[in-house]
Amino acid sequence: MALCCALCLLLLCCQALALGGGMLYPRESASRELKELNGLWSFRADFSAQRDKGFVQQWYRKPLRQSGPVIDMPVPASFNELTQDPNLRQYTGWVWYEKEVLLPRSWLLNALNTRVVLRVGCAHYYSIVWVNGVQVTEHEGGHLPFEADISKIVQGSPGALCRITIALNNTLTPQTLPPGSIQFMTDESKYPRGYFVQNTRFDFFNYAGIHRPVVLYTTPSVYIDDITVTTAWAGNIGVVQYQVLVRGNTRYSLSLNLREKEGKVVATGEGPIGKLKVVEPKLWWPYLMHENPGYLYYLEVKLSAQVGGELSEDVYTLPVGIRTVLVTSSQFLINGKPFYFHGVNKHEDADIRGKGLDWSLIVKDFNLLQWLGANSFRTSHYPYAEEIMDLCDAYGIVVIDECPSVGMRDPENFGNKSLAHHLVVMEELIRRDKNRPSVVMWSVANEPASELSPAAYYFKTVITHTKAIDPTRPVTFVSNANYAHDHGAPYVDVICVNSYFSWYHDAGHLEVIQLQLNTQFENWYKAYQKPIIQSEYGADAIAGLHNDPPLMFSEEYQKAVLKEYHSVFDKKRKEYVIGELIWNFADFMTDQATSRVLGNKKGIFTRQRQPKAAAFVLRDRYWKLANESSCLRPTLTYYNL
Ligand code: GCB
Repeated sequence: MALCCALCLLLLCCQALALGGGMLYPRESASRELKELNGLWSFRADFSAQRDKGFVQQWYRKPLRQSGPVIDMPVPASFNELTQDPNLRQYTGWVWYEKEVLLPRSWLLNALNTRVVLRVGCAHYYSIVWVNGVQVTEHEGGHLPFEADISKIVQGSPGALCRITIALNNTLTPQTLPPGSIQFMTDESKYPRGYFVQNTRFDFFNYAGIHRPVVLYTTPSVYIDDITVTTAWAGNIGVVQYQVLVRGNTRYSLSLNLREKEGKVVATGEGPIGKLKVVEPKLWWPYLMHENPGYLYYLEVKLSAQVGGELSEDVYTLPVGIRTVLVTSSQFLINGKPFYFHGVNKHEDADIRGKGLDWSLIVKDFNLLQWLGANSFRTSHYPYAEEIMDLCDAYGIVVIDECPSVGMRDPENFGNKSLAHHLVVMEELIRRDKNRPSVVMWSVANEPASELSPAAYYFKTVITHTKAIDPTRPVTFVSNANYAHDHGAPYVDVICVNSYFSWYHDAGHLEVIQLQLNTQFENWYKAYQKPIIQSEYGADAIAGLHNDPPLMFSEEYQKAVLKEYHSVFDKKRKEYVIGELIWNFADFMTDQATSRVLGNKKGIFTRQRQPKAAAFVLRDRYWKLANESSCLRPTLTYYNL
């Protein structure tokens, strides 16, 4: 009976998550081909005073090189630091990218049964896309993918050449996520006419460009648009509840195979909604919590339909991890076992490429996470690349998935327009990441001005909306407000708190950390009786700078701050503290400021990924924590959200 009720609940969860339109990661299959458009694109920044020359002159109408000079620009990459031009580094406005691609003849000939889709992994921040001079889509916001069906345009054009033009605007306004503002300097005794600056209230460099892969892919005309899975287990039975969305025709049949890693079919299904039962399931466990973490099954979905009197098939395979998540008043349970987050906050950031996806960097970072004994990270302060999330799923790295709401510090960031956009961004994020076992919690913001009165309605709405779309995962936002005045905290499942004792407050006074941190935890817990994660703490250290006794900015000081925090964590994790995430995994670039020396130096690794002394302190600690909880067998025999 209990299992039956739980499965009803699971069915509802799956339906809520199915958002009426998909954003499946493009994968090749027997029915789908893929062409990566990474590499060199033509590029021009529009330096005209109003930044509108490209639109006035309609640069999308003909090859970009014909309307003025272009330079080579790699995709994926940020454009800011690839030239010696300081004006391009700090450019605000429209930039233009263009790529000419030859399409395979087969994509054009079988027009009746071939869809050609253009997909952009992400671009910062506002994008307009043309193909052969025809606008095919526009998208607001960085960090998340968007796509357009371009079949009609390419299949209707003579020849196989396809010219893709993307205009990008990196301007941030009070209503974008993240928000920002443009300030015009009108005192002509100090600034040239028309001078303006882009202001932001967040602490990372506002890199821009096409940051993730751009691909063209095909599907048949009747195709699998979306797949949603939710999972549960009871005793020795695992359940994968699925829902498949098909487009292109209402008459079709669907068959599903759930395969083990080695390819053996463990369950089969038919039709667009159903549940697959797996006997003796291999659960998805976090890294260091089990000898076989990150176990993935593969859900192979096969669609058959009649197109033009012939049989057409579409096949898509989705990785699936069977696991459950539950929050109590003092614990975070994964598969019924208490999970303690010992991990990091990161950034997508590196020399030269900025926020551009780079496989070498990704692999290096995952190797460092494993070396460190980190079992988790928060995608501070925006969604990370799908390629990174894939590795989290595969390695068992647990993720708090954060949307790009950072720097909401002004009352005008809490208006209706911001709110409406925030809800859309949460939908796009959940649409993209809903099937990932690694994602155990959504974070709807980092350090908003949650003490302002409009924050109450604002966060109640965002969090309620997020939970309505995804009833299977807890929701949080990360606060640095005073516990007594935080208007968003009543709505979260887990309290996430950032604090920088002996750094931004009582600078240099290591001796106050323990008392202040203890007070912080007690206050929050008494107020809410919800589990708490220390979602940021740390100190800047310039690699190679030493001072003993420890002084600020030395490696010794960074180590000392960590150790003071750790002694309080060790007491409180026996009660209700469920995690600690260091700020930051690696040094990263910020805007120029008197407090920033070529960026933020709170990394335990340098920007080039070399360890500072603090990395070894953390490594000892994380492996000890891991050994305390490793290889634990589930104590709960039954659990479901
Ligand atoms: C914070 C922010 C983070 C900053 C960090 C710092 O509270 O969440 O974005 O980089 O502090 O180092 O100031």
